[in-house]
Amino acid sequence: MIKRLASIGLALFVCLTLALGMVGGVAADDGVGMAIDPTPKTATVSQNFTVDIKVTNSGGAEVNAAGAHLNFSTTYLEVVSIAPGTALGTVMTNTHSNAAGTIDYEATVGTPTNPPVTTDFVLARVTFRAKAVTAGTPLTFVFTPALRQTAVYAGIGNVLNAENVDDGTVSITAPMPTVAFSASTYSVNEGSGSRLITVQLSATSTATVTVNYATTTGGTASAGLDYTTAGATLTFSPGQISKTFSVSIADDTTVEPSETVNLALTSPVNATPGSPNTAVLTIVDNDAAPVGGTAYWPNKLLMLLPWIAIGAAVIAGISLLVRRRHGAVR
Ligand SMILES: [Ca+2]
Ligand SMILES: [Ca+2]
Repeated sequence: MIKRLASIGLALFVCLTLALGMVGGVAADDGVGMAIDPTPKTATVSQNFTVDIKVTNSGGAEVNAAGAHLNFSTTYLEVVSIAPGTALGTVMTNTHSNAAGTIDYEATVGTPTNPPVTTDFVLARVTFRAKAVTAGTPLTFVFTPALRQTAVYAGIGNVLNAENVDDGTVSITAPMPTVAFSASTYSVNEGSGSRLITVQLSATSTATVTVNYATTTGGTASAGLDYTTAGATLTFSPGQISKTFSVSIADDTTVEPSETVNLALTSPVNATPGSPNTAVLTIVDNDAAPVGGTAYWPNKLLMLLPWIAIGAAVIAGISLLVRRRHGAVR
């Protein structure tokens, strides 16, 4: 049996790359590789995400040990934890430095008599915290030539080289804010001319956020008579958190009840729909009924008005009868 000793290195830079070092002059392609899985990986800033350091073994080679040595960007990433994989159960080295941006991980089958691994397997699972938005520049695994060799594999045999080392990328993005009205109901006096409506984001964004607004059907006010139809796109520049649009109101001379205009937000870009994304604007009438109050009352109610007045007077008279200035109320 040819004893081959190798270590596989991985650099996780603003990027992460794999590399491998060989000892003993073994150069044949045995189908063994190492990669970050999954890649590309998208992560959200301030949140944790997990990637596997995976050994690929398309040729079914016998692997008894592997070591991964990575550098990672301390600007963008920090290690939260490194969990061993299941295939190489004896962990020889599991250290990392968030100050230096390094990971060192080595594992073996344990003893020379254990069966080697002949399939793809996860060497270790790394949980990172995403520290900063990468502004569209992916993290790329960078080839790191040759690593170190230790004595941990001595006597194990069949520690195969990773001939194929795959680059991987990680992109860290900010969570998208939600976009919504500042309230579900608004009110405006008919004589005010217009009403400003506020639309706001749940948080500022590093991206430009847009959302369409519109007056919609279904309200009791009449477009073109009580208000002017409105609709356009609001644009939030990076860092902006609120915008307004105006709904124009018509001032008529009709005595009428309050009327409503429905409002809606649609098609947000770089934001998700928040709540509320529909709202109701109530137009409050400002016209007084003429003396006699006949302008808006239905005819049947007009006919009953004298009787209602008489009834009210009778009720008022009865209440007076039971009150005495100098006696008990009975
Ligand atoms: Ca009016
Ligand atoms: Ca009116």
